[in-house]
Amino acid sequence: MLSLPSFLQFRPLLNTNISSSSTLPLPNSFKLSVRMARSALDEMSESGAFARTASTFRNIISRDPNSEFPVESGRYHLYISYACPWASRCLAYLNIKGLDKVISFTSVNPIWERTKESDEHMGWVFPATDAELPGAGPDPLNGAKSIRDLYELASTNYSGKYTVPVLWDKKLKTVVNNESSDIIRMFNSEFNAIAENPDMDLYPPQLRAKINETNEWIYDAINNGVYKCGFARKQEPYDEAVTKLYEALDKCEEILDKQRYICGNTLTEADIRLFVTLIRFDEVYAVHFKCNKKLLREYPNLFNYTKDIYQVPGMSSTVNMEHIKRHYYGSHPTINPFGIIPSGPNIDYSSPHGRERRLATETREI
Ligand SMILES: N[C@@H](CCC(=O)N[C@@H](CS)C(=O)NCC(=O)O)C(=O)O
Repeated sequence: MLSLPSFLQFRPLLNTNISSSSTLPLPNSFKLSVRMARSALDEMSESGAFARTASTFRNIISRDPNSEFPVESGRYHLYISYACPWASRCLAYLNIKGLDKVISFTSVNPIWERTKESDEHMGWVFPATDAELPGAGPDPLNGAKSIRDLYELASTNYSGKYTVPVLWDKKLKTVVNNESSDIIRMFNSEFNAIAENPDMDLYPPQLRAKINETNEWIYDAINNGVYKCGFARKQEPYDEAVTKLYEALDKCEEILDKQRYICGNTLTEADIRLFVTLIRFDEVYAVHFKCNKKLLREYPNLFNYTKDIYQVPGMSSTVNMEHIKRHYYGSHPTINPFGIIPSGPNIDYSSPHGRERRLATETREI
């Protein structure tokens, strides 16, 4: 039997292409809406709270040459939207690990459009040409018009959402994996034989427990927390999410007062995962998702930390604020019916952050 990389061995859904509605243990109140769900805007429990469904393609690319999806230069393609934080963390890994020459990528248009004439679904589509908007390009592999087309090429009975990122296998013409937390781990460890930065380990064995524990509260309260604020349809779930969000941001601020990165003094996966939300915070979430109790730039440590991560080689090109703003303000008509894009604040994340100087000599215990 194929042995799986240790970082993924605990997962229950490996190497299965299954429909989310058939297997996930969901609360009764939520089951019907999940089966019907086609986009995140539909993922609503009866209480009016946003409840994200799990990804369904969970295959693993492995350095084991006998695996179904072995590491091969040029075989895999990453479909992203620059707007999407989950997809952006995959692109960040592609750059940081120096995999850009062995894994190609394409970004869709930022604003959701109708994906088919026969129904009302709104989702990610490819532009017809490279010239429409810098960064977005047509599908170079399958001539797909939308991300939905790719899922339908890969599976005839797929009933989940048509999300990015999508890690695509050019050889088997299928989706390998559509869960960013899996994809970043594969990029971190499996491609080292052909990566330009094989020694960069963002999930080192000695920090794994710490990273996992940190990811858990940051995902719940911050990464997914901003969506719970923005997509809430009743006051109570919003209040709950926003309280939790700011407790977690305050906790980060305190941690980052004592150490350069969120899990200590080395850059880890947990930083990349936190960054993708922070970089969107003042430009989008503060306004569009009503996360306005405090702005990121009012947190001195978090703000400079965000600049610090932005300035890691390979990171800045993964941040396309034009795509980010166009997407959020333009794709959720229930939240922003006229699609007006606020003009500010246009923060310069490449300005000095001072974190290496301030924290170099004082590594205090928390
Ligand atoms: N669990 C997925 C979540 C991905 C996800 O939610 N992507 C959003 C964009 S930010 C999406 O594609 N949504 C499409 C939709 O809701 O229809 C991951 O982390 O990879």
